[in-house]
Amino acid sequence: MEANRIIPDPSQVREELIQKYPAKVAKKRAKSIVINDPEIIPEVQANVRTVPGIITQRGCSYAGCKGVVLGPTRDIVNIVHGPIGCSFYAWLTRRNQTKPETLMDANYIPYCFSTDMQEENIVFGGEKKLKIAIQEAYDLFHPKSIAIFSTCPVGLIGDDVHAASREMKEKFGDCNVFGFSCEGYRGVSQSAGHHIANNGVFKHMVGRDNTPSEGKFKLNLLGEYNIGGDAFEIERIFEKVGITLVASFSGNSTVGAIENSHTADLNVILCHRSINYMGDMMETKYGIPWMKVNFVGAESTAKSLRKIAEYFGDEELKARVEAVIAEETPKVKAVIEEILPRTKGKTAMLFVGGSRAHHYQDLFNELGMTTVAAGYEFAHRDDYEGREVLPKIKVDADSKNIEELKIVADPELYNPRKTDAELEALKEKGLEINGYEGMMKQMTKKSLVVDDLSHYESEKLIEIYKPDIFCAGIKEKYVVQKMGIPLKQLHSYDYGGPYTGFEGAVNFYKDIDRMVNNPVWKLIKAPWEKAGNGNGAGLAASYVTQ
Ligand code: CFM
Repeated sequence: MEANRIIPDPSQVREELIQKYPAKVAKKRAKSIVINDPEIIPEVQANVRTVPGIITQRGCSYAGCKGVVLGPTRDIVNIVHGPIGCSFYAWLTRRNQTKPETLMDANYIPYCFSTDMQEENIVFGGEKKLKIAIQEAYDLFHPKSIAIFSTCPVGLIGDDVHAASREMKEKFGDCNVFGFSCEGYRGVSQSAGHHIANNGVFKHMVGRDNTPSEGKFKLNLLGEYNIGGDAFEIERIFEKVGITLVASFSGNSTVGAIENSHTADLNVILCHRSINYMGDMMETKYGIPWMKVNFVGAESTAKSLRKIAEYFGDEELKARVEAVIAEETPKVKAVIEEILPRTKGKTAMLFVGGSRAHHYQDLFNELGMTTVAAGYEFAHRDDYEGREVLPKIKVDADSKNIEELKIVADPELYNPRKTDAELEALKEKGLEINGYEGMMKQMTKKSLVVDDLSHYESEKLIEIYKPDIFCAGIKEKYVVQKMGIPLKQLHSYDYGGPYTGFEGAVNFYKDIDRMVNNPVWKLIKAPWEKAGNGNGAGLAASYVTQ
């Protein structure tokens, strides 16, 4: 901590955050704002409906399904069935990059496909228009797969995207067409869309190609979406180490790789929230264990590589991992040693979707910075408190709306990659298989954890803590910066990245150094802080509850 910095009393902050809310809202929000204790993790209310009008950071189910999970696979034609805005605003905004192997390989990511629903379709139904759109996409591109995404009006009028998809799939014979009931209103956030997407990808894609994959150490990378080129850096490291990446779900991936993914021997999960369902389902059906890893942060990357080598239990691989870590570390060390004196003791706040608010704390730790408050937009209690809490989570009506697939072991393809005894031995070595500790165990005592942060709460937190940097997204960016605090977009990386692996860590250190040590933030005065506005003392922000 900087010598002159006094960290506010978190229980007082908590009181202040909810003080101005109407009683019912205050009662509800209080359960989502907790003071952390890594020893005795407190319960956080999460994955519940947002209070209407509170200005949430959250997105919708369609965003989680189409944008997040399916979007990054380059050779699926993703048709959005709905009004044009749903497709347009999801068009290339997530910065999920892709690199086709040759110029001739299919890449539909730059395209924006929509049925462009009109009032007439709402009144008379849109299935006919959808089928025409599928036919048009097929005639133009002859893709391996076409996926259909339902937006809110589709669910309201009852168009059957699944029946339309089946009909077109049969008609074409050589194109896998499947639909998703991922209407924006399904579930309480984009988290519902992740689950729906996992189900669909598992049902319609995984396991279609049984060709044995080649390589000695074969794994799938789950929950890495190649934002700003993150997956490229992980791929670079895997290649150096001698690990074969069968499929990535779904950054820089292809239909073929996902269809063949069940031939891998391990699933490593980066973003637990968006894809843990896939890990569990692949384990049950094919016998592939999963392991939580983190490639955000140089130390986390080294740790994750060691975990993977330990899982495969091969001495040569272990040696190779150590050699790569030894080779990559000096570059990282040189940069951090130069930057650390300038960043050490500074504070950060992270409010991002469902996993980055956790993972990026590792990078801030490496910079000597403390995370004083953090939270997810839409994660569940297990992402905060660890998976041990799963049996205790109440399944409410909103969660029940989302289908839980009944998965059983495949009669022919089930092949447990490790015996129970082997798994037990790995556990004894400290390797957590099919587990995730969550965010809170890693955060300092008395830091603040806030789920589904509202706009008002974010302003209050900034006023009280005056953090050196606030991490969130584009919706928050300019409001926060007008308050004189730099905002790092951890969704899109502000056009930067990659931030994974060793090279990514270096990029991050440099970007954060530039932001937190830039004198410009101290010179900013928002218009309402300037004298001469309104009553001369400047405009005061007011809220309906005042
Ligand atoms: Fe997982 Fe993601 Fe995230 Fe996420 Fe997202 Fe994202 Fe995110 Mo934006 S899958 S939960 S739904 S790591 S798009 S790449 S940055 S909110 S923290």
